[in-house]
Amino acid sequence: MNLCQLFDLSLRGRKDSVALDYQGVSYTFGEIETRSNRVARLLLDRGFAPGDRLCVYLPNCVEMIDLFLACVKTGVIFVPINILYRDREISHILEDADPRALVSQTTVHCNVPLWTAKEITAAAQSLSETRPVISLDGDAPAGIIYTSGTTGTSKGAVLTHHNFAINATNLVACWSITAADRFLLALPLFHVHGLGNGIHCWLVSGCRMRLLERFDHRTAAAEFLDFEPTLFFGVPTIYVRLLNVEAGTARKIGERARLFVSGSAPLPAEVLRDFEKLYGHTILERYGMSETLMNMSNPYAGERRAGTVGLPLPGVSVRLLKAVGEPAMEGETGEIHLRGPNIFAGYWRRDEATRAAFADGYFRTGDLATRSPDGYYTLCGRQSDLIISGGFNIYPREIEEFLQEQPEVSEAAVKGEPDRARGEVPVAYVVVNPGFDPAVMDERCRASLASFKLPRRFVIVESLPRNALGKIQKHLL
Ligand code: MLC
Repeated sequence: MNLCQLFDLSLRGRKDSVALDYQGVSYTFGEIETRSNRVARLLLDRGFAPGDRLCVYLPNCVEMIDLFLACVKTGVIFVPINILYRDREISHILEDADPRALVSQTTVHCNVPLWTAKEITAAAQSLSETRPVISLDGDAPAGIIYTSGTTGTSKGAVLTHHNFAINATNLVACWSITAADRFLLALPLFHVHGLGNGIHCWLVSGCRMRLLERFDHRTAAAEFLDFEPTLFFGVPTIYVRLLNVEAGTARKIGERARLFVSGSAPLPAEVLRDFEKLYGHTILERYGMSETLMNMSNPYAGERRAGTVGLPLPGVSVRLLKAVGEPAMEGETGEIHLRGPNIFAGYWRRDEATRAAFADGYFRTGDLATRSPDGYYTLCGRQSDLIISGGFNIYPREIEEFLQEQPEVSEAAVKGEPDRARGEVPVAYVVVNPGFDPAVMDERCRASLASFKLPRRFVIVESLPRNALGKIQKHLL
């Protein structure tokens, strides 16, 4: 089955039910079906064929869902771009993904045909609302999700229809999601959390979803009270923000809710406990990656153990390997290697990086963990110096390369620093040349890097600590 055939449970099977609320307008599954059929026809009319890429640089909106489904229905590969990215970051993705077109509501300097969401919807209006017939199997790529790479520029993780399908059917089953749920989605649709978990679980379960353009802590409580969701997915930063909601309001929100899920970054045990007190719910923590979608989850019905990411999801094989390549024993730390139908097909046009990412058919996550006697996994660090801020991944190398391109910087090392709300924030240690001005540097970073990558501060140092091989020893900074 391809994704479209799976989504037919809702698109066709529940066509008269309300599917979506967005900015005060409601849509039935039947309307979602016909809107996306028209856009699918438009893609075909404009020369798209299965395997072509469509880049989408949009905030959460109904048109983004139309475009995603139109891609699913035509075999076009959906390539969402983080809306916080700036020209430099966008150019890299456009060059790498080589799309036939880019859909954006703002001007982007590029040599790819640029369409606006409004124009697409208007042009699609006159086209047939019946679904185009194409033959597509589950191994076909459905999306490319760019993930920050250790090389400084991001790589595209190719996710197939099968990858997304198994992810959604696993989550719908393991988290008991049904058509009776009311699902509030405030996560960005350009990442696998919002797209692969959010949109896909909605379309497979046939529940009613209220989509927000983004999470805003000032209006979040009002959205909860108004929509009365039973189901909510968030990153830890969102749960930290929700701890500021007044106790009576939080209790009310908790009474209507069935399940709160957290992922994309480690959830501090303290946040889990404070949330429990305030909302009366134990947040269910799970573990995933762009390359693997969801791979472990605390049980819905069993013990949700604080500080752990739970058990491997159905179909996911795990091995825990020590640095020497031997299996880690109980209580020992090892790197998580994964195999299963959820694991991506490889990095887009990067055979070497793909080969390096696998060992004996297992994907090497780079995450370190221990396993308890009853099978619960606890993450305990990473092999790389990845920083996760507000649920967004940051590879220090990318910021370091940008800083080193500046004439006033001779060397730079970027490191994560703990932050109560965001988990971590990047800080830059720089060896400077004459003329260095932190305010000017900050401005230049703002112009070229997504806001979550901006160094929180610049620390000027005489030199960077290096080991005998010349490698920077960040732990000494
Ligand atoms: C944040 N900002 C956004 C935005 N999210 N701007 C537009 N659209 C969005 N969706 C910008 C703000 O404008 C601001 O920029 C800065 O980020 C901080 O915003 P804030 O209002 O202070 O936000 P805060 O309360 O801190 O909350 C931030 C957040 C955001 C939690 C809402 O970080 C977020 O949406 N995180 C989700 C990330 C995510 O989905 N990750 C999944 C990756 S998939 P400025 O310029 O004013 O500073 C993955 C795999 C897996 O990892 O397992 O899931």
